[in-house]
Amino acid sequence: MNRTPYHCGLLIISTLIVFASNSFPQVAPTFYRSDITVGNSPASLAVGDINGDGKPDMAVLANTISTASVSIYLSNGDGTFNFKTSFSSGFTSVWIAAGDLNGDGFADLVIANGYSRSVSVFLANGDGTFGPRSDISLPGRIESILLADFNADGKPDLAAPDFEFAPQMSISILLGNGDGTFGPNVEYPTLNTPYVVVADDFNKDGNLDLAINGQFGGPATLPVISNNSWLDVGRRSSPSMNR
Ligand SMILES: [Ca+2]
Ligand SMILES: [Ca+2]
Ligand SMILES: [Ca+2]
Repeated sequence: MNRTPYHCGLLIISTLIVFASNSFPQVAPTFYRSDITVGNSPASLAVGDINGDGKPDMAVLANTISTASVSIYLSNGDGTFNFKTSFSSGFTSVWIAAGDLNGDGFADLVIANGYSRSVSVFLANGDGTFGPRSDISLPGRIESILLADFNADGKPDLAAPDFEFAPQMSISILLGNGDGTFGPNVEYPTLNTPYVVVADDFNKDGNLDLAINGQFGGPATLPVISNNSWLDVGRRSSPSMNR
């Protein structure tokens, strides 16, 4: 009996939201351009709340043949940004991703280091600066990475396609430990020199799946890896994905 008012409240709120959504005609979005000057050859960027003020900040990875660096731009909350700092990330860095790896409310950075066959982790200090780099070696050339919570434990995990030719065509999955480190790498076979990975729940079973594009050779087949082994939220522990 005590649950009745609570359920009624939810129903009313839900109805109001749907009504508001249908009350206004759909308007095509309009975008206005403003430019930010960054370092030479910006190759990749990531968005996250780096200083924990609720405003999404940007981390821009710029690289040349001999250098790579990350520049931090803190948001003013009105679409403008202020340069905060920049730091070296190793000369083969090619891709950057942001996520709060250690749960302190400040977005951390993970960088793919291409030919160096590694990724680098930089934990945020909370003021727009970052601590020292921590490297993780991986078997393949890492040209892109993705942070997402594959086992739904609230800790970001890492997907890193191995940009290699046959027979080593696979994607590395590393589960986050929630403190800025990751567990052991688990490899899953793919096709055609995997390059970029995206995640969504493609089969609507509640678990994040992966789709990976292969850049070279073979038929135009898109590998999709379904994550069907973590159905029980309370018992999700071991990484096990099936193609
Ligand atoms: Ca911010
Ligand atoms: Ca953090
Ligand atoms: Ca996780």
